[in-house]
Amino acid sequence: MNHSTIANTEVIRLITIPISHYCEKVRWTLDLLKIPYIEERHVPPFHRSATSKNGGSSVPVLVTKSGNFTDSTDILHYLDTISSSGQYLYPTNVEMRQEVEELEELFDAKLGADTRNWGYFYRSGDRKTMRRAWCNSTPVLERIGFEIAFPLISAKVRQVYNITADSAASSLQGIKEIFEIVDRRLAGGKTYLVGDTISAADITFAALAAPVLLPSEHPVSVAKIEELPIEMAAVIKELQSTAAGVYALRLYRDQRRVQSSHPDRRKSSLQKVAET
Ligand SMILES: N[C@@H](CCC(=O)N[C@@H](CS)C(=O)NCC(=O)O)C(=O)O
Repeated sequence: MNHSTIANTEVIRLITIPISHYCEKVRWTLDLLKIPYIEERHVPPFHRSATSKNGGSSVPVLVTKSGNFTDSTDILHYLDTISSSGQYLYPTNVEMRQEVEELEELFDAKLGADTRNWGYFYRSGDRKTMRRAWCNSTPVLERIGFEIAFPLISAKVRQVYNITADSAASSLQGIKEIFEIVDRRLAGGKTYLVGDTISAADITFAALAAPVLLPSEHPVSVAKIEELPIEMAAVIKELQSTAAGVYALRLYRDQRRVQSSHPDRRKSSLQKVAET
């Protein structure tokens, strides 16, 4: 690599909360398309300082030379345009592309909210679990903030997302409905939701379903199924055995490569925040 190449190499920054499944959707896409990036992890609510400096509020935020992107779907569309890996997430065929976009929108709007709310109902009050979910490789001051303010942060999360027994039951109902839609689409032994290759619809489903499937390849590991409340573990086992669950776990096993093109750069970034 000569100096002009180095000067022209763009380092994309991805601002995340480690466990956020919308962040995992983007992280997976970056890894799959082999696009180099640095992930900057934050503990909620301290992420707001990083996201607001870059024009956003929630995570993920992607910071690039071409501008900042503050929604996971906008980010995937942008990444598709800069992919040089020969792999693309949106088909060129107009009808297939529309199908992918409609499924992605459905999963973003319903599945993502439901899996998060259902998971938080059981786990958001558990300090050890939430430390693993929110604090992994984040700046030390934010981790100290977590230890001091955990009861407040946890209560705020339950308030913001309206986490109650009733809302958790209704979220579980919503999750099952989306799984049934995916089951039906996969009928006849289809490998992917649309066409013959992995698309944004597949990645979005698998990443947003991860909190209720616990794929072992997920880069942020929070709990083993044996450590979960019995009621929660039973639902996860049931969902893992559906056609949609089997398919998402297969996608994780076969397609969730962790990016290796710039391991040193990525590692040094995470080490830097961990050592701050
Ligand atoms: N539609 C957004 C949803 C992102 C989202 O809901 N992010 C959550 C984490 S899973 C978040 O940042 N919550 C904290 C906040 O809004 O400040 C996307 O697809 O990017």
